Amino acid sequence: TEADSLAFVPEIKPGPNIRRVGTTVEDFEQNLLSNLYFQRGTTIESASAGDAYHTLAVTLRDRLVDRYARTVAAHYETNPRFVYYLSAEYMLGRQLNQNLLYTGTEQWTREIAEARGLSMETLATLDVEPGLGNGGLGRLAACLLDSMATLDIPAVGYGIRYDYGIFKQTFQNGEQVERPDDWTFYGNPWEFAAPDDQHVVGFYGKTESANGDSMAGPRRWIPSETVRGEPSHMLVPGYGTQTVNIVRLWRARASRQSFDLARFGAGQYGEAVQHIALSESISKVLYPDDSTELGRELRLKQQYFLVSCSLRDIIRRFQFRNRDWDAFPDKVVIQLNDTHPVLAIPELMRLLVDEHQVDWDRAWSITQRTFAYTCHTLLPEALETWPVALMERLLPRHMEIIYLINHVFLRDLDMRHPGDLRLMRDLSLIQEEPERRVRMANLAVVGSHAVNGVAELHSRLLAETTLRDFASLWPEKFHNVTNGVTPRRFVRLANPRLSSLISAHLGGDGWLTDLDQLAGLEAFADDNAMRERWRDVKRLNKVDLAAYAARTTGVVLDPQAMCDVMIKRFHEYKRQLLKVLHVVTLYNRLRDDPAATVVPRTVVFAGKAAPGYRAAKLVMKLVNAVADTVNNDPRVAGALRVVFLPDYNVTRAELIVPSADLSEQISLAGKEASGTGNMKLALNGAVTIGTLDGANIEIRDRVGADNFFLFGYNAEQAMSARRSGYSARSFYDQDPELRAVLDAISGGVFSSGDRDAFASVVDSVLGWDEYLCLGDYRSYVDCQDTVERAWQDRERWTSMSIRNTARSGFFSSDRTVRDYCRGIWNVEPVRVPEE
Ligand code: B1N
Repeated sequence: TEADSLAFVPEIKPGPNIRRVGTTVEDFEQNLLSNLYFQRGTTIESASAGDAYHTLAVTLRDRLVDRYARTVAAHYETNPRFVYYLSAEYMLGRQLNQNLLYTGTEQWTREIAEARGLSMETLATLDVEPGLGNGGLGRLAACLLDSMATLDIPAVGYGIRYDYGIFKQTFQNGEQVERPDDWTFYGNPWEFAAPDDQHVVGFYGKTESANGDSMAGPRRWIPSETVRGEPSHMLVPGYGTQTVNIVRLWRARASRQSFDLARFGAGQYGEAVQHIALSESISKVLYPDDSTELGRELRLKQQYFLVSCSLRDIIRRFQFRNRDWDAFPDKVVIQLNDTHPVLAIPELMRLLVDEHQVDWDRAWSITQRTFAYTCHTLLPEALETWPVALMERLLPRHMEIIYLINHVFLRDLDMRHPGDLRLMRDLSLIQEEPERRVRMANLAVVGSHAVNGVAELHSRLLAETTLRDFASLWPEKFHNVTNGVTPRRFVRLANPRLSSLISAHLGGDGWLTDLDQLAGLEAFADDNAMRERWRDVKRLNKVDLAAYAARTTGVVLDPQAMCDVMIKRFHEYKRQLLKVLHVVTLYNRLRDDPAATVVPRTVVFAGKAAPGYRAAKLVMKLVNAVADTVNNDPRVAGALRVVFLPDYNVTRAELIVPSADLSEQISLAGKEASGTGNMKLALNGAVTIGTLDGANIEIRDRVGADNFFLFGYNAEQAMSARRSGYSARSFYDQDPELRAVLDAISGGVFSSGDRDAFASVVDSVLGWDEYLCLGDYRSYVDCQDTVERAWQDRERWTSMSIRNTARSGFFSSDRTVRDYCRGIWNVEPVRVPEE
């Protein structure tokens, strides 16, 4: 029928009627004026800065639409295997400067804007960053999207369009205060609504047999509640190519007829819209939760909402060109970004078995071949589990399916390892004690054909500890794919000065899509002229940072001082506390001997803490208190400054990273899965001081031990220290300098004499010291002394900095995507023709 065939056309029908944009600056200016007039309903004489920003954004978007239409046509033609990336978080960063660069209209725009008295900086500040993620996991998703498009990989990212992204951070009395992030307040010019592709998502209710008996056969789920998932998408252009992919974000909307007109008429205005508010709460807010589990029903609803909408969309897209379910895994690979979207596994089973009459075994084989799972943690408390009782209530059919998957899995396990009850208990998808819960990581491993960690050490530790028994059961399933970052955003856009210098020495900007070319900078690492210019770039970047810091915090920074940065989420395992202990050590030394020759240092902190994470928030308050005391003490002025830049996000990272001299990567070894800030900083010429943790190890292997400051326990030593009666107190007793630091904190030096203010920080570190801060203190402080000696040899430091950049090409997310393509996805690029 006509309706049926309509359901099978792709978003944009390939055809000759596509409106194309022009190629000259005159065309571009004409497009701008036309959009100003028709989209914004105003003229150049009466336009506001907001009108100008919005108009520029949609004009750039138009240019990308042209490429997107050709991308869709090429994909339709080729019918390739697609990567579907499922992630609860995306940290896309600002879009304007990126899209100017990717469309090659940066210079034109500058000329047109400046001729009318509008600066590019003003336009950039009107561009709001969509903060739809917490930290590294969400930013990784965005980097992978950028690299997939750049490498012409057919891909779609799926996520949630939260009304409120990660909270805005401010400080009151040094304490974090969270404010809602109403990121679409002025509208979002980058996205397209796609109301025709909405899906209905069910919750709660009951199941019943569809044809008689077995649980393995088709059953009917009759949900008692439904919401609509309304998609919109943003365009994801590749750099230096015609490919434009999309990231499709779902927003929860109430089902039709939810508005209670009768109640409204009776004056019950709140009750009249209650149902709407409840439905829409599902995509209301991003959980500001990094690495620890928050057991909230609404979060489980979010996860299922994402999964249900996305799978229906994937199937709809599959059916454009394919009929046979057995071809599904040849055309579709679904990458699960941690366990948050793992309900996709039982959901695909449900769709195949209940709605498309595929028998269980065939459906299971299709499912396993379709999914791949990335694990991003080792912290046991971060492994998601959901109460069986909650699952049974919210998703009764999925719970039945999970039981069945588990039943078949444990039966097979018993055949391979008869009578091994310990193994059965540990690998079961259901945890029995102290409460019955579904283990999402186990479900992910059983339902996927590939499982990967995000750095070599992490992947090894996963296979040796957290997922040990699975790794010996299915060694071929386990992979490592070391994370990476996009050099377009984190070098070219964030650090234009360094980019020009690099391009000048490499004879072009080919390095932007082939980052190994940075190795060509090696030849200039000891070249005086180059070192001079390299230092100039750093200094100018620091001048920019200092201007920002002065404007936003009032703290005055010295661009000549060493810029020492620790920018990341606040978490105990990352050990911001250890950094504070070092800062207080420097402060004590300067107070004891004001004549001491020290290296002038600016310590920059930035990062958010989960709102409910008391311990992390207290460390944050301590950072602010130490900063206040230090910055107001004339005895140390000129030698030490501490600044905490509020509201760390992608935009702030782009500002701070280019000016860093020293990169703090000081997590307790064995705790940080990978880190990606470490890569951004090394690429921008910061030298790392770090532990043998996550990707630090790989950074050190590549930049060389001489160009990396290593300290502290390694992962094995940390584990055995903990096992063999580690005593934090003994370090305090034996190290007078450490003792003076802790005594100063607990004695009220940073709290106007209040001895209680930070007592719990000191008590907890002197008591149990979960992350061995005191055990690593001496090694860290001594290593910082080595850093200072190295800094005093300016030429040598600059060579180290150049070598960090030159040898970090491996950490491009292009390499990461190539690794996924070869090792896990088995996908091929599809070239999109120019015209
Ligand atoms: O993922 C990053 C890694 O580079 C970091 O080392 C790792 O800590 C980070 C629950 C997480 N792991 N787990 C999360 C985020 C949100 C949430 O609700 C867990 N984030 C990471 C990229 O691989």
